Amino acid sequence: SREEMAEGAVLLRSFVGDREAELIAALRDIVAVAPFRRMFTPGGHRMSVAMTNCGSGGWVTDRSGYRYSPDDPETGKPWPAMPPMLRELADSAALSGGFAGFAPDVCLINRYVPGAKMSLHQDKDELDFGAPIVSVSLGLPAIFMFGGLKRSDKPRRFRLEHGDIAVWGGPSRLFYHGVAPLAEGNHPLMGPQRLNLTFRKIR
Ligand code: MD5
Ligand code: FE
Repeated sequence: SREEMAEGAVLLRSFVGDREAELIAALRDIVAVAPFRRMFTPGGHRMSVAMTNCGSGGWVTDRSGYRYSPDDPETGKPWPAMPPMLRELADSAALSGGFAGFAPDVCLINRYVPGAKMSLHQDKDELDFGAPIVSVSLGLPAIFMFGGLKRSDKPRRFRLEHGDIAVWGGPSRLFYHGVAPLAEGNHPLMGPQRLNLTFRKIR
């Protein structure tokens, strides 16, 4: 199904469909090369969400700030390439969301275990805000907090479930958003965790 959350923000329920097994296998290969790690914010806090990346760059944070880096700081080597299957899934979701020719160059992969959360923030480390962000949810369900252009805009809540894809473009591209602390649970395929993949065009 296709649900409009705001202007430019579209929720495609169960869009992953029968690509699920191939997607999970591709993720296993990425994580074998670039394991999940919990990074530090510039303020010195360690994030509860563990992250890794694939593509020509990856989102990183440490004491010196947030940025996209061509290399994994843990290994000094380039991030693993984005598998064509992931790229195609993101492109087809973007198209269904109303954005033709997406061409993401980075996929940030977030891992939430019960209790992990992401505070309200904007994604603005990318150069091209004309391109959407495509987000794929796997595993345990999460409560997504979807605000507005101002931090003070009251967030609406959406439950994102295994296989759902959200496309955030147009005005919503810069809306404040976050994820409420993940509830305990065990997903039949993914176990006691939630993964979220965000496809981004950073240059
Ligand atoms: C997540 N990740 O569930 C979310 C999904 C992140 C992050 O927020 O930065 O890694 S991405 C949701 C998103 C992206 C761009 C705009 C908006 C939401 N929005 O307008 O609400 O781990
Ligand atoms: Fe974000």
